[in-house]
Amino acid sequence: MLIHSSTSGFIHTSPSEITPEPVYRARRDLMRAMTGLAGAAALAGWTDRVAFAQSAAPAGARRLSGLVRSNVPGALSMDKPTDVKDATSYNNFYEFGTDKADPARNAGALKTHPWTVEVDGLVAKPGRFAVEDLLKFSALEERIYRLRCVEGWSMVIPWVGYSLSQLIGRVQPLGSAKYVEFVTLADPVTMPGVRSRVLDWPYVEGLRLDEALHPLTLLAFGMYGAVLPNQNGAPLRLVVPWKYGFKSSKSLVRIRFTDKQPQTAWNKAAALEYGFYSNVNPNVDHPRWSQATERRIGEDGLFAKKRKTLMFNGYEAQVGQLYAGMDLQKFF
Ligand SMILES: Nc1nc2c(c(=O)[nH]1)N[C@H]1C(S)=C(S)[C@@H](COP(=O)(O)O)O[C@H]1N2
Ligand SMILES: [Mo]
Repeated sequence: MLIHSSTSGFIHTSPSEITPEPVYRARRDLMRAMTGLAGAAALAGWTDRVAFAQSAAPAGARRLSGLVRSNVPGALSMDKPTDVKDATSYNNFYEFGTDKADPARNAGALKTHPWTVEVDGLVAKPGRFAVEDLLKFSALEERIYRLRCVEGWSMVIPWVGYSLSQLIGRVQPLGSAKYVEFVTLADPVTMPGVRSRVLDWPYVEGLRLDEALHPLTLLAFGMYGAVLPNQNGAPLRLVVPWKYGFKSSKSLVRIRFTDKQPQTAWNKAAALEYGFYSNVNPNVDHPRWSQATERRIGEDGLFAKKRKTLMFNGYEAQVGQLYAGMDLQKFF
């Protein structure tokens, strides 16, 4: 759970920054959701506060202090978190352009309030939920996950959210539901990338139902103790830490339960390069490059060594069982 102890825990990073109304409202809702959990936090115990004090909020965002960390096994990487400046300025969000700097430059136009997510398909209780409602579904936690991009770089990001399983429990999947499809916003007006044909929009991703139910699979609303910056997928996104970054779809608008494996955007674009599973695996190379090592963003000095990529991005103990008996060369 992620909670702050009192309202004095909020501080402005700069008094000169003016917060636009929708952003202010989203933050206020997020913070209300967090403060409502103070009692639960007392029960859970106050641990590891020091690490939270170290996580800097994105420039212009409000910061939270006195937070509690997740107790989901594997949810806390011991690696040093990536500098928030890097995490918010070196992004992949093709709806805003393919250059790493494009999302930070262009995503300001994204309107993240009001925002609803359609949850439908093979469920007993489908619904259309406002972000404000989704925030009430569960306590918010801080989780420090490694994120490994298929391109060969990685970051360590303190996310704020809750297990997607909490949402799935609410809508009650039918016995016939085997997969979950994630659809993200494709608005040609505010998203210049959608006007070009790099991908077949909207951006679609998918998970097997048991992957979606795994406690590490996070529905994220924030990072670095503040609401998600637009370029990182505001107002809510998925984070699947043992898979390549592109499985973690940003700015979700629909979550659909199906009996067929979803057609994903990257698989449609290049089936031989991007499989449905896309588990981080140093032993299965991308057809055009090795996946054995990675560059940690922030460690890119002249003498910085590349890091060895870990099986399932280091989450093998937690998720290895999901793939028992599967040929991972074939189901890449
Ligand atoms: N909707 C959408 N989601 C997306 C992408 C995208 O282009 N569009 N890029 C993916 C890729 S390739 C990566 S590595 C991560 C990057 O997340 P970050 O910018 O928050 O680090 O977002 C993923 N989610
Ligand atoms: Mo990526």
